[in-house]
Amino acid sequence: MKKLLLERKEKGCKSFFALLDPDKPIDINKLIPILTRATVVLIGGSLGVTPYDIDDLITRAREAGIDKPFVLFPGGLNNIAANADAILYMSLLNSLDPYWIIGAQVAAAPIVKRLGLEVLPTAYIIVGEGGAAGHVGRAQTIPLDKPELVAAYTLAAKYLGMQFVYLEAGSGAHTHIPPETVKLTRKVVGNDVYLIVGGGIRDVDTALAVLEAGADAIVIGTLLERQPEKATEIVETVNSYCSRDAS
Ligand code: 1GP
Repeated sequence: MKKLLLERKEKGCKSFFALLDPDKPIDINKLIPILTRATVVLIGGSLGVTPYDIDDLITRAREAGIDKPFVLFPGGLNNIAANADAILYMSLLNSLDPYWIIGAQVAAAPIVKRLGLEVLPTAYIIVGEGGAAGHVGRAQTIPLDKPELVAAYTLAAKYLGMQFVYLEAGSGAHTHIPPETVKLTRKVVGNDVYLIVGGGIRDVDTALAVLEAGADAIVIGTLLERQPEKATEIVETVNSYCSRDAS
C-alpha cells in the first residue's frame, strides 16, 4: 500500500482516496464507477461505526468487484477491522487531549499487530471548521488564515518521522483547505512528506488547485453519495495527472 502510493508520487501521479463512512447509507453498486477508478478506498467514521460494519462493507465491496486496497481511517478504536489491508495510523497532532495524540494509538497497537494490518504512520492535522472529527478529537483547529501554523505542524510531523500528513478541514466543511496553505506547507517541508488533503472538496477546479499546490492525494467523501457524477469527474481528473506529466 505504502509502496503503491510512494511509487505513484515518484512518477508524478496524484492519488484519489474515496472515503466511505459505514455510518451513512452506502449503495456500493452506484459507487462502482468511482471506486474502481480510486487509488485506495478509505473506511472510517467519527460516530456509530463498529468493526463489524467495516468488515461487512469491505466484503460487500470486494464481492461487487472492487479490487482496491481498503485502508482504515479510524475515528477511534472501534474502527479497527480485520478485513482491511492497511491503516492510517494517525496521531491528531493538534488535539488538546493526549488520548488522541498517543493514548488511542497505544491501545490500538497490539490489535493492529495481531490483525497484521500494514501501518501508514500519519500525522492528522485539523484546520478550519474541523467537523465531527475536530469535535470528537478535541482539536484546537488551526485558523484558515494561518497557513504558517499548518506548515509548522507538518514540519514537526516530518521531524518526528511521520511519512504521511493528512490536512483535514472536516467532512462536509464549507471551506476546504486553501491551496495557498498547501503550497506554503509543501515549500516548507520539501517533497519527502506524502501530503493528503481532504474536507469540503466538491469540484474539479478545487481538486486541481489543491493538487497543483502540492498535495499528493485528495480525499473525497460527502460527494460520493451526494453527487457521484461530480466525484467521477474528479477521479478522472486526478488519474489524468500521470499522462499529463508524460506529455
Ligand atoms: C473527511 O476529509 C474527508 O474526513 C472528506 O471530506 O466528506 O467533505 O469530502 P468530505
